[in-house]
Amino acid sequence: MDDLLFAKEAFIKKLEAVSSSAELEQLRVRYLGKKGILPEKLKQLPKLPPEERTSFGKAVNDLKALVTEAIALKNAALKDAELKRKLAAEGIDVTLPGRHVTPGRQHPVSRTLAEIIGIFTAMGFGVEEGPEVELDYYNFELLNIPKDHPARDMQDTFYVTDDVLLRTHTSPVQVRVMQQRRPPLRIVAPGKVYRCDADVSHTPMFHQIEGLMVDKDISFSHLKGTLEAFLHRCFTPETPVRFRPSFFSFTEPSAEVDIGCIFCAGKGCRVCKGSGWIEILGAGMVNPRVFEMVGYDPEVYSGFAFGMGIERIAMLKYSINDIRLFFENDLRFLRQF
Ligand code: 2NM
Repeated sequence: MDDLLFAKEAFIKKLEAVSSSAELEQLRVRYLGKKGILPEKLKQLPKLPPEERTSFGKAVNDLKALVTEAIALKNAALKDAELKRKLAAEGIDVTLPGRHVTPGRQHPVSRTLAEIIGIFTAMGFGVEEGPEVELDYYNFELLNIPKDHPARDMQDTFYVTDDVLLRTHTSPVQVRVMQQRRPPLRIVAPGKVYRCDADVSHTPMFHQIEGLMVDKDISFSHLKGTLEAFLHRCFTPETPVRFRPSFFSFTEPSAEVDIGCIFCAGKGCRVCKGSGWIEILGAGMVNPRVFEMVGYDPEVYSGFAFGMGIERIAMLKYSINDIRLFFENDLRFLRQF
């Protein structure tokens, strides 16, 4: 009986010192296992005098119950502490500020180009692309641009070799399409073009879109109607539009198209140099000599063509006074669009 009391005291001390499930399991085996302290005590029962057996047996079984219960409680406490530790370690602080993501945006030139293409595709124009490194033959020769034309000068055109150059306009795309297909034709050709020039309104690379419509009986009134409709959608339906006679070797007759100055409403200001008008487009009826060179009979077919600079239109739409801002990629500029 004294031994039992001693075992109980020892168990309570040891249980207090236990700090892990593994230690607890060791303690359980030590007291309750097959060869543990308490089963061993029960084995002594037959050796006791009969009158002591009942009380000793009861005392061992009571202690066994106490040990079992105490181990179960300790086990639950350990598991609880372990879970709390694990949750704390894996915890997410939902009050922390989120990681900042800077959203990308469309470049003002891309946005303007997409808008312009959208207006022409809505009118039934297809979109065509071609090489930026082009043959002199397509860029100048087939467009009826004479050998002594200033645009062909080294000072205006980037040459790769004597016959290869960076295209100075997207017209060669339209020439290539005309060579490959028969009329009717209704296309726009957007893309990068290159000219040896640099100041507040010129960069060596800029974007252009040119348009071409060819069929029987296409007249200058189709040209006027199409471009007026385009400009009224690109700017506002109230924007004044005027056509002035001009000259291009690939069109005859040719015109330059102005819109009423959107900064001074036609009163005259610095941007329109006091004229009240801003030049926005070049256009004309395709020169019969261009049609002959691509194998179209100019007696059967006629057509109009036009071209414009995208940066110039973006500058007007967003009131930007220096074309170089488009290519500096200063985020303070780009974030405004
Ligand atoms: C312009 C102005 C006038 C033009 C002409 C052609 C082609 F290939 F049909 F001959 N494409 N684009 C043209 C006409 C371009 O840009 C100011």
